[in-house]
Order: sequence, then C-alpha cells, then structure tokens
Amino acid sequence: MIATAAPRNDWTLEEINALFALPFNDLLFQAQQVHRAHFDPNAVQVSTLLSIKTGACPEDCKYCPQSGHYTTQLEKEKLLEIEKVVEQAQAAKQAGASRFCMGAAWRSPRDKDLLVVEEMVRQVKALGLETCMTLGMVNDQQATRLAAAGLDYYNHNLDTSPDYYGEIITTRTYSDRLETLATVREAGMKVCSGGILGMGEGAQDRSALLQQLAKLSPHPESVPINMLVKVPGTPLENVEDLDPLEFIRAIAVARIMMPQSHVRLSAGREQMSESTQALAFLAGANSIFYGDKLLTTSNPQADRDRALFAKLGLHPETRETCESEAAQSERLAQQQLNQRAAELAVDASV
Ligand code: SAM
Ligand code: DTB
Ligand code: SF4
Repeated sequence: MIATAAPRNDWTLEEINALFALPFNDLLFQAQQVHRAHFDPNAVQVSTLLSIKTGACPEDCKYCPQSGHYTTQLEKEKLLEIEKVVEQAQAAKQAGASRFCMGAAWRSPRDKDLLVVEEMVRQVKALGLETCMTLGMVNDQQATRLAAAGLDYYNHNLDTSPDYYGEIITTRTYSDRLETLATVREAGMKVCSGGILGMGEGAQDRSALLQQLAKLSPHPESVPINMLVKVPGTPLENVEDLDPLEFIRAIAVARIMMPQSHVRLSAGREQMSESTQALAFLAGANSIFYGDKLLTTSNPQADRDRALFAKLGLHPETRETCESEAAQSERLAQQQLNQRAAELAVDASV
C-alpha cells in the first residue's frame, strides 16, 4: 500500500476487516507510515471541552449520563451565561488549548438558544481560539447562522454502526445523524464526527462505523474515537470492557482509512493506562481533550497530561505547526522525489 494514496470513500467491509485482522505490529506499522506521510508524528492537537447546558436531555442515548431517561448523579444546569463561557475559554487558552469545544444536552437547539450560542462563538473566537460546538441536530438555517457567527467545527457523532444503532438510541435515527452532518458540511463548517467503542458492539460494528465515517465525502476533519465511560445509572453501566488492544486497532484502522483527518483519542483516557495511550498515539491518534473534565465526567488532570507528553516527546499542535495544504503537498512531492532517488540508486548498484 502507498502511504500517500488519496483519501477513499469506498472502503468495503472486507477490506476493513482485513486491516483489523492484520498482525498487530503490521497494522501499527502501516498506520504509522500513513500518519507520518500526512502529519508531524509528534504533534497532538489539543482541545478543551465545556458543557454549556447540562442534563435533562430528551434523547435516550444509553451511554449518556445527561439523558433525562436515566437517573444519574448529574447536576443539571441551564444554558451558561456568555461571560462564564468566555472565562473558561480564556483559561483553556492559557493552559495551551488551540480549540474550545462547547457541548449542550439538546436534541436540537431552539432559535432563542441559538442567539446566545452565536454570541459565544463570536466571543470565544475573538480570543484567538478555534471554536467547536455540539448541540444536537441542526437544520440548514441554524447551520448557516452558526457558520456565519464563525463556528469552525460542528461535532455530531455517528456513535456506532447502522445495525447496532437501534440498541443504543431510539429517539433519533441514523439517517437523522447523516442529514445533520450533510447540513453542517453544506453550511461550510468543518466536520467532527466519530463514535464510541466498548458499548457491547461486535467487531463487525466497529468496522461498519468506520466505513460510514469514511463514506462521508470529504472525510470529517476530526474523528473522535471515544472509549465508553461507564456512568452509574445509565443502561450501559455494567457492559463488558472492550480489550484496549481492540481499541488501539480501531484507531489504527481509522488512521489508515482517513489519512488526512485528525483522529482524536477522545473520552475514556482517565480510565486508560499511559501505555495504552502511548499505543494510541503510535497507531495514529493526534488529538486529545485536555483539562480535568470532559462534559460531565473526568479527564486526566492537566499536569498528568503534560508529564505524559514530556515522557513521549509529544508537543501540542499549534495552528502554525499544523501543516498547511501547500506545505503538505510540497513535503509529499519531496518524499516521492527522495523515494525515486533511492530506487534509482538501488538500480544503479545492481
Ligand atoms: N447532545 C448532543 C448530541 O448528542 O449530539 C451533543 C452532546 S453529546 C454528550 C456528544 C457526544 O458525547 C455523544 O455523541 C457521544 O458520542 C459522546 N458521549 C456521551 N456520553 C459518553 C460516554 N459515557 N462515554 C463516551 N462518550 C460519550
Ligand atoms: C466526543 O466525541 N466526545 C466528547 C465530545 N465529542 C463532545 C464528549 C465525551 C463525553 C463523555 C461523557 C461526559 O463527560 O459526559
Ligand atoms: Fe442528549 Fe447528546 Fe446525551 Fe444523547 S448524547 S442523551 S443527545 S446529551
């Protein structure tokens, strides 16, 4: 396989299953080759999350502590005031985040909420941060308004395979999700979409989730791969753990299938060993959530992440170090020239 081949949207399940079935070392080697052909292998994009509206959600996602259908220890909170959000964004910037992601426990935003979140986007962006929001389903008009306010990314996850989806959520359909993703893309925002592993799905479901994500054209710029955080009170609280090595395989396959996307080692890091996280970076993950809280559950403390980065020789990706498309094509052209020169040298020596 050529590490620099153009991104594909037509991966078959057979091809994806064959990647999953590779010997672990071969899979990680291939993923690392693809990763190095497209990214600085030691740069990790750093985002910070904030829940801007917490709990009492009408949807019944079985993994989610914020669903109003389940009784969890969660403290519900109304839409935060703009100043509070900006304060948190400032702190995130100071701590080294380049993107600020705001999440709301809504099925979809109401128009009066939209006025407030538009202003949040403007003010957070004015701090020099990239902005991301995840507000549930959005229609054309709402997406256009968010894009006009300057929202860079919209996060909306497919969560799992089309087949397993009905076991996890009944209050909205897979096609609703695909429609929101198309609407976001159409409005000109960058797409962040991924899923959750460890929800009791089978290996085929993990392949089919990645197939659906890679069918999106262009691929989502950001692909969060979450390990389920099992929250007491949710229907999935006692589901069997997924083998961490299967999780790493999924990251490696995502990296190979969506070579130009940032693959985020997303929820679940608090419960993960440093070695598993290191393997995830080796498999091609190059984005994390940074800060001691995700939306409602905990994430590693910032100083632990700083220590992990130091141990692994990783550094936060800045907008300046995030390769521009022009720089990327220049580097790839140079790589091809080097490869050709090496081939000629071998020919000449025989
Ligand atoms: N309500 C909006 C929606 O669902 O589109 C946005 C917020 S929702 C909490 C964002 C994403 O968080 C979900 O799509 C899901 O992938 C992830 N998530 C929620 N609970 C999780 C959990 N317990 N473990 C891992 N990921 C989770
Ligand atoms: C994503 O894929 N994971 C983030 C973000 N997108 C919004 C959310 C993770 C939530 C984990 C459970 C919680 O903290 O409530
Ligand atoms: Fe609501 Fe989003 Fe949680 Fe589903 S994942 S229950 S839509 S907050």
